[in-house]
Amino acid sequence: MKKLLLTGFEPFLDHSSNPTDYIVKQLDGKVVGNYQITGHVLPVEFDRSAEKLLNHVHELEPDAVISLGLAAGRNKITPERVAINVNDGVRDNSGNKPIDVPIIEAGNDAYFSTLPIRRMVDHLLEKGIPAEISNTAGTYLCNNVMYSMLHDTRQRGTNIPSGFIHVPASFQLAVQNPKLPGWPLDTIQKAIELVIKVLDE
Ligand code: PCA
Repeated sequence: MKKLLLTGFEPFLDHSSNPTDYIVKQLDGKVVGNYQITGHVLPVEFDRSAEKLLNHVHELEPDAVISLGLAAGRNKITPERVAINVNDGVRDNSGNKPIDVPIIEAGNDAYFSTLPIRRMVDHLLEKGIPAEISNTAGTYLCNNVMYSMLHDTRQRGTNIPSGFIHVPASFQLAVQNPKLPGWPLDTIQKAIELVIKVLDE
C-alpha cells in the first residue's frame, strides 16, 4: 500500500472554519484507491507552515503529497498548475505580512505541480463535479507550501507527485457570508477522494 500525505489548513482571516481542516481529519487513516492517507492540518503562518509540512514529509516519506486550501469565492475544485517564489499577502495568523519576499532566496522562479492535474480535472468533470486547472495559487500560504514542497522534492531528487488543490467554501461559510458560493462538505470530500483515485492511472 502506498502512502499519501494529505494536508489542509486551519481557519484564517475572517473565515470561522476551513473546509480543508474537516476533510483532512475525515480522511486521516483511511484508504482511498492505492493510498493509505495520513492527514495533517497546517498553521496559516509564513514562518511555520512549510517547515511543518516538510517535517511531516521527512517523517512519513510518502509516495505522494496533496495539499489542500480554501479559495473562498471560487466555485470549482481547482488543482493549481504552478507555485511562484513570492511571499506577499494579507496578515497571516501570527500577524506577519510579508511584501514581495522570496520564499527561497535565489530559488527557482517557479515550480509546476507534479500531480496529474489535467487527469484530475477531467475525472471530476466526468463525475459531474465542477473543476478547472488554476494558473495561480496566489502569493499567500497555499502558494508558499506548494512552492516549498516542490523545491524540497527537487533538491532531494525525490520525484514524488506533489502539488496543491484549492477547494470552494463550505455551506457554513456561505451562510456566514452570503456573497460566497458554498459547497456541502461531503461533496468537497468526495471530490478529493476522486482525485486521489486518479493519481496512479
Ligand atoms: N487558503 C489560503 C491559506 C490557507 C487556506 O486554506 C490560501 O489560499 O493561500
